[in-house]
Amino acid sequence: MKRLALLLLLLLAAGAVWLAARGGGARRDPVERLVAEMVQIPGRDFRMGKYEVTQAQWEAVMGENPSVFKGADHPVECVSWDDCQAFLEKLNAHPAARASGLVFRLPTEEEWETACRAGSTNAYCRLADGTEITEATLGRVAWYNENLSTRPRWLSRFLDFAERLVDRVREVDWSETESHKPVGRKEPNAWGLHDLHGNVWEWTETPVGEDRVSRGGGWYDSAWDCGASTRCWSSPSDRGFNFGFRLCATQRPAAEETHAENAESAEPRPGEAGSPAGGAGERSEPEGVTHAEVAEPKSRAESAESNLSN
Ligand SMILES: [Ca+2]
Repeated sequence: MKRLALLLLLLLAAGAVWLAARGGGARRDPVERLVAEMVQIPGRDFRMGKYEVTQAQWEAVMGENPSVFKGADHPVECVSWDDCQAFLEKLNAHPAARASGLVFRLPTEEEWETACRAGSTNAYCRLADGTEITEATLGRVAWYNENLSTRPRWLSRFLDFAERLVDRVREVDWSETESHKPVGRKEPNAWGLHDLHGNVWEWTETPVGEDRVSRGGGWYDSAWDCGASTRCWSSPSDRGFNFGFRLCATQRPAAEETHAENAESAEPRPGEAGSPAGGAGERSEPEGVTHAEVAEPKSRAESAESNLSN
């Protein structure tokens, strides 16, 4: 009897070890994954995130998820340009980011467009087999308003608990088919990047006056909005369920790297009152803006008759 109990105990222990090993492999740290998934852009000195930043990745860095439409592997949204700066500051101080030798930031709109086009000169991207996407075939690479049923605009603006009680709201299908989709479900462009067209608008560094440019269109938008040259700009403090971002990264200068290594030993415990990595410059913390504020992309959108020289 004792032997049987011992055998059972051993079997249970072996099973637990096996499950832990399996789970550990599958559950790779979201930040490590984010850092590992940067794609080198051919002929250029920067890398771009293979995907939009996801809600799991945002939460791993920031400790909360502001998105209206939840889904761990969906793109994070309702993040303002200012919020992105706070995210980048924390990410650049993260051990996984430091170990990569990369400095993470938002792309400029020119970098975004280069990455999006992957060599195409028409309104949309080029695929790995050389096919150039057109308005008629945009559904191959993008989630946008032609392949997602969208809810009434007024409703999306005023998503709150009280309105769920209204009869009209009861008729709305709340399933995920009505918002953005998990990243990476559409075909990548020729350089392996997903969802540049559609899913969520992506903040860039590029200013227009006091505003900042977003690119690529979102799940709520038309094919025109999702074009490689279409630009939209809005206040850095605006948030919307249609706004997310993608990382850009460049190699950390060697001098800065040794400085960072030397500074590391003098640092307080990681995670507490973190000092910005490598002097990220002044940045204002987003001030008490509630995540309930849902900003629509401004109608100030236009087609930038190519910001690129070619
Ligand atoms: Ca996108």
